[in-house]
Amino acid sequence: MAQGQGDYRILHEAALRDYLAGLPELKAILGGEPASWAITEVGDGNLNLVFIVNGDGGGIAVKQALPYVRLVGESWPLPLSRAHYEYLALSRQAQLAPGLVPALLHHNETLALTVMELLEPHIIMRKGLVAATRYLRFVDDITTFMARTLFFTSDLARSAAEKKEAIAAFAGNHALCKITEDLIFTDPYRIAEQNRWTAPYLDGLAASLRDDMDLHVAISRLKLKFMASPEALIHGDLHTGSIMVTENETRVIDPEFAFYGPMGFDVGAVLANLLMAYFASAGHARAPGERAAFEAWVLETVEQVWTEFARKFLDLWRAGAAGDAYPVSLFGGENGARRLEAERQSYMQRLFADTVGFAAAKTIRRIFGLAHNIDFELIEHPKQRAVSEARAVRLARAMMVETAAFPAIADVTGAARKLRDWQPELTS
Ligand code: SR1
Ligand code: MG
Repeated sequence: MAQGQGDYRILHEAALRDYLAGLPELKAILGGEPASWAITEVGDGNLNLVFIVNGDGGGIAVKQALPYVRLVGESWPLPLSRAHYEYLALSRQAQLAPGLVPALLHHNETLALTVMELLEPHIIMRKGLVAATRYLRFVDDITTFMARTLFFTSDLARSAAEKKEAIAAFAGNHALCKITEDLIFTDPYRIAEQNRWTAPYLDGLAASLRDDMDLHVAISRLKLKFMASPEALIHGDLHTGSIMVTENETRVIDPEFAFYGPMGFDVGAVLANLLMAYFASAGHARAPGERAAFEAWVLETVEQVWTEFARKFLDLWRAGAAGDAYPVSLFGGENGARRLEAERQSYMQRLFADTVGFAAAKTIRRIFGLAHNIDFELIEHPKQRAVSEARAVRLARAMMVETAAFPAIADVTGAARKLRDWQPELTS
């Protein structure tokens, strides 16, 4: 990978064309003369510039970090180093879950710029879910990605020394962690300038979150878990906007929030975003029942994501854990094997409880915090949007405050199903 020289500068179209023209490997992929390349800025995320570059021979995707939060502007500076952590995470994920992340073609630390294979005809999964598209490969791919990246970076698979070195390698990504700590675990529960919600319909619900001490205790416990549990290398922002899909392929993108954190944060992110797609679906239906098959598939997918993830994670553990946790020498004989298996089950039960809590936190932030999602935002009528959002919040509050009432994934989907047609009281 070539290293850039000189100072950081934002590469807009002309500068990007010149830059790429100077890189023979990329020039060869694009083909033709640089002047003929079509360069389009397509970034619709909250932080960065993303360009698609197409030439006669092929295409590439170029991502450049801006020195500030794109969604807000220059008033909110953000370190460029996030591009380094994203590159590091993508490289590690490519080793652990080959074929499930985009191929890396070039990285320049100084420019905070990474070039990747162009994922075509993949689309952002969230957009597909809004259009009621079912993705039949998704469960297998996302559970392989999560089981392998989480297991193989944990103490179950690594020596204590390797694990601590790896924690250190990502420890500098704290500015991105701070975004999560503020936007997910703090702001939605207090008055914060950047909060927003579907007003006036959710005004009462927003106020109730600010007074709900049971919820404040629950979200604070989750925040502490996020801050102080370096269990594995987590993606850190694994929502359906960070997943690109076709009917036959899945690719996880954008791990710039990666660090060593709690595994349940990633698994919970996937489940939360599927559950939000489920609750939003009613708001996108043009006729009653039009999206019933899609909604049934979403809940089935929620169940399978957890069960398949747990099965694959446990299989990896049983196949031979080379890490320093649970030393084999302590679990000899039949009795040892039985006790270790029982402990594996308890471990998964604790991970499930974390997952349920984090899924709830990820839901509430998308409805009352700064960054919303198109699942809800594209519901045309605000009152209908508020109804869908209030249903999601009702489930999320229960999942966060009464987590023990959800011992199995079927308890989550069962509760979601019951809320499908619940009519909330809205502020008018
Ligand atoms: C200011 S950044 C807002 C959100 O965008 C990213 O995708 C993360 O989810 C972050 O919380
Ligand atoms: Mg992102």
